[in-house]
Amino acid sequence: MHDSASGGRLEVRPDRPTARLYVCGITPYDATHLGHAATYLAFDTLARLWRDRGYAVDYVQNVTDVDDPLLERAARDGEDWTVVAERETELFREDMTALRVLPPTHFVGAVEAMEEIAAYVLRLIEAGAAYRLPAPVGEDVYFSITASTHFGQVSHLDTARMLRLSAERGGDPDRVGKKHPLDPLLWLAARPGEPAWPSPLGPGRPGWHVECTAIALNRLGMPLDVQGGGSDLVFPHHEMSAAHAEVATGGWPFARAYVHAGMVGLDGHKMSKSRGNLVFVSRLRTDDVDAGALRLALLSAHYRGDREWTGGALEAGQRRLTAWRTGCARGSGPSGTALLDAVRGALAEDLDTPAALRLVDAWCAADGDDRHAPGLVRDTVDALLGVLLA
Ligand code: 5CA
Ligand code: ZN
Repeated sequence: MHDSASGGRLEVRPDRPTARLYVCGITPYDATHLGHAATYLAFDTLARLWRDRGYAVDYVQNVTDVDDPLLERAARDGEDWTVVAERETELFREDMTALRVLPPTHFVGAVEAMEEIAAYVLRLIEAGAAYRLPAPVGEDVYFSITASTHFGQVSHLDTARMLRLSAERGGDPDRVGKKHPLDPLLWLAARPGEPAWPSPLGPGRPGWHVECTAIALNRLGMPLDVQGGGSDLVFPHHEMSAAHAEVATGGWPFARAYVHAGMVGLDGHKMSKSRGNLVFVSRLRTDDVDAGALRLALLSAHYRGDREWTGGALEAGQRRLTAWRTGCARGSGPSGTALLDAVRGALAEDLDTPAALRLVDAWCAADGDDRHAPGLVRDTVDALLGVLLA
């Protein structure tokens, strides 16, 4: 897999029978768009490949079910934020099920994990890595990045770039009184009119990065085999989550490999809830788009590249699905075991799904006398690519 921290490829070989995967989950204030879907399909492919290799996969995914963007959206629409979060989380689950994404073993919301997250904040305070700043009522708690000796080793960005990204992605570099402008929030003291939970730090709610650190470490321990998400999470989110984990446990690395999917865009911009340039999975489902065609459309580009979504990709996915169904309905074809080995090989090379898809195309286009092949190819496509041809 390509590892963002080392900037190169490394062999991801879990050292125990159960592989440990953490993938950053949704912030449920709007429906699942194709960018999310592409990212979760990439990690679904990894989980399928591991299972094919005989590993069990302990897969943890969070839901950021309380955060500023969610509260802002609910306020804008005059809705209760818990209603928005529950509705969109449920829709996400339905979308993932329809896409045949294998569910995580632990699907954990920030709200249900409130106590354990607060306990991690306390640990960071006790480690001398956190400090308090006066809030309108009570005190906010910040993490001191200088407490982490490895800070910067996930993203390798210079300070100017970090400052810019921090401001864009939920940080507050301009907050007066911080020891370092990049120091991230660990605990936000209750603000009037906002939800808050009791904790040893006073009533409030957690910062974003420590949410993922706590949820991951409490279920998987360290190091994770893979920490995953979209490339918009490399900094500050994954840099900060790793720094928190380092200080809380004294260990490094947080993850053996930091794997990041490229951004899916529409009309020249990253698809994002804040920008509103979205194509929703649920919308395609109501339009009766075949989930297999959508999977093939999304898997036809390599997960790491940034890309533009076009209706043409979906049409190509549909054509491919039809050709594959026809190919597997034959009485025989070229060697099925050779195809299986080749697909396994392609996916093992940093999840090269475009190559895997071309291999199946070629198998469908060629003749052969292997009578077991159509069934084996159908199973291969089902198990490794998640597409039903039957
Ligand atoms: N709740 C946090 C992670 S802890 C969050 O980033 N939520 S999210 O809803 O904004 O994104 C969910 C996942 O989809 C993240 O892994 C994110 O990196 C990924 N993602 C968001 N937008 C895109 C996009 N346009 N293309 C590809 N992946 C995306
Ligand atoms: Zn996260």
